[in-house]
Amino acid sequence: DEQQSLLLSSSSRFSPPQGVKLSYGTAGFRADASLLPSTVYRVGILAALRSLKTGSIIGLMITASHNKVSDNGVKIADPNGGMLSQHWEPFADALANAPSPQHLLLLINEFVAKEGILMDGVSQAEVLLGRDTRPSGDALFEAARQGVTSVVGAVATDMGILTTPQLHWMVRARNKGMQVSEQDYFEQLSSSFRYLEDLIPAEKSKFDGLNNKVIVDGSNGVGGVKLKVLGSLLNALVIEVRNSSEDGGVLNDGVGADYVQKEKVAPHGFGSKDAGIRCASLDGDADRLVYFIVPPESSGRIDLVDGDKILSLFAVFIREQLSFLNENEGIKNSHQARLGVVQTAYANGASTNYLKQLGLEVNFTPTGVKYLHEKAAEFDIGIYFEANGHGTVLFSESFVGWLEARTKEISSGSNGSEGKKAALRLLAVSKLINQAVGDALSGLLLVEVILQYMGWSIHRWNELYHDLPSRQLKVKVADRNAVITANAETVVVSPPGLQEAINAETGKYHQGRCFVRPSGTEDVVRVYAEASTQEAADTLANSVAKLVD
Ligand code: NG1
Ligand code: ZN
Repeated sequence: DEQQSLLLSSSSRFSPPQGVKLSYGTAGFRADASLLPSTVYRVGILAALRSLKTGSIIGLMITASHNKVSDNGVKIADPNGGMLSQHWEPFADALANAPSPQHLLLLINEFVAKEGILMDGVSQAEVLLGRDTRPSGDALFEAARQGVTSVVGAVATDMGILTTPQLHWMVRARNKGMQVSEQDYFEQLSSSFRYLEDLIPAEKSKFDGLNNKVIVDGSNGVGGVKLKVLGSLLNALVIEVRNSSEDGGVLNDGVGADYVQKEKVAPHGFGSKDAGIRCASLDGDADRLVYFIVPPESSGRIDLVDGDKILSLFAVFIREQLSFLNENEGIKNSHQARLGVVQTAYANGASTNYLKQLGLEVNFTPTGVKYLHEKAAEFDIGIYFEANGHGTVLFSESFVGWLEARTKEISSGSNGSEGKKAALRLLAVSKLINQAVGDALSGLLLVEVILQYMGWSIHRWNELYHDLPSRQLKVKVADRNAVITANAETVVVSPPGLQEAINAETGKYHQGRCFVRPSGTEDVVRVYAEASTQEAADTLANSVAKLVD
C-alpha cells in the first residue's frame, strides 16, 4: 500500500554506515556526523510512531552536546518533555542497525503490530524538530524531516536552532495545551525570575556593585545566543556572554561546562581579569551549568562550583521556604511536603555529607538523566543534579495544587504573610525551572535569584562545604560492556575479581572512594576516585585504571 511504498522509497535514500553498530545510549545516538544521516532519518520514523502511539506531540533534537563539533547526535523527547521511554530503546537500536530498507520495513511492521499502533493514514502525528549550531545540523534536520514525513499523517514542525532544554520545554508545554514559541519560553523564564526578585525582602537584597554581574561562557554554542536574548529581558541582573556561537570559536574546544568541570581550568577567554566575579559555563546544547571562580593569579586553575553545589544551594533555599510554610500554617493546613534529592556516584562525597547533615533524604541512581529524573518525580519536590551540572527541580502536580490553594486561602486571612510569600516563591520556582529536563538557562536564573535572596557572594556559596579532591579518567578497552555494575554503579559484578582489587586499592587511602563503569556515550570505561588529597585521588584513579586495562 501507500505507506509501505513510501517507507521503502524514502529509506532507500539513506543507507546505514557499514560496519558500525549504533546504540541509543544515555543521551540517544551519538557519532561522527558523517555516520548519522540514516540513523537520524530512522529516528524520525520512530518519533512519528511514538506520536501516533501516545496521541501526543513528540520532540526530536539533533545535538551531540559537549562532544566535539564534528560529532552529532539525535534524541527523542517524550510527551511530558522527558527522555524517550526506556521500553522503546531496544526498538531504536534495532531500527538504527537494520541493514536494508526491507529489514527496516519488516521491523516497523512487527513493532507497529506489537504496540497496537494505528498506521491508518487518518491518525495524526506531530514531531517538533530542533537542532543546535553544529554545521552538520542542517543536513541531519533534513534527514529527520524525511523520516517523520515517511509516516503517513505525520507532520514535522521545524522549531529552528534551539538549546536541548528549549525543545523539551516546548514539547511539554504543547502537550499541556500551552503556547510554545521561543518567545513564550523566554517570557515564562524572565517573568518568573522578576517575580522572584520582587519577593526578596528589602533588607536581604545585596545586589549591588560587582554582585549584579555574572559572566557566562557559552561553549561557542547555541546557549550563548539564547542567553543574550534572555538577559535583555532582565533589569537588575547583568549577564555578560562570552564564547557565543557567533563569536567564531570552535564548539566545545577549550570551552564549556564539560571542559571546565573535568579539567578544572578556566575556559578560553577567561583570566585573572575576571578574578572575584561570578563566572559560569554552559555546555554545547545548554543543558549543563557549572559556576567557577577565577583566582587572582593566572595559574589557570579555578575553584569549581559544580552541579552538586548548585543542588545544595537549591536544597537550602527550598528547605527554608518549606519551613516558613510550616511555621505559618495552622495545624489544619499543615502538609509535610516530601523533599528529596537525587545524586549519582559522581557526586562529591562532601556534598552528600552536607545534604545529609541538612536532614535531607539523599537517593542514588545510575548515571543518566532518565534515572535521576524518574527518582526525583517520586517526591513533592525532587531536586536532582549530576556533578557535571545537569539537573533540575521537579514539583508534583498535587503539591503545586496545594501551594496554589494556600496562596488563595492565606490572602483572605489575616496572618501568614511569610507563609504566603514562601508559597508564592515556590510556585514561581516551579515556573522558572525547566521541569522537563536540566536547563542551564533556567538553572542560571534560579541560582542568581537565590544568591540575591540570600545576599551571598559566590565565595560564600562555595563555602557551604569543601569538595574532597577527586580525579576522573577514561580507559579505552576492547569491550567496555564487559564491565557490569550494580548498586547505582558503585560495585562491579563482572569481570570477577575486579571489585575486590578495587577495594584493596581504595582501602589504602584515607577517605578513599573509587568506582568504574562503562560510559553510555563514549567507547570507554570511566574511573572515578576521591581521597583526602589531590595526589592521593590521582594515584588511586591511576592504579584502578591499570586494573581495568
Ligand atoms: P557517560 O558517558 O555515560 O558517562 C555522560 C555523563 C553523564 C551524562 C551523559 C549525557 C559523566 C561522568 N557522565 O555519560 O552524566 O551527562 O554523558 O550527556 O559526566
Ligand atoms: Zn548537553
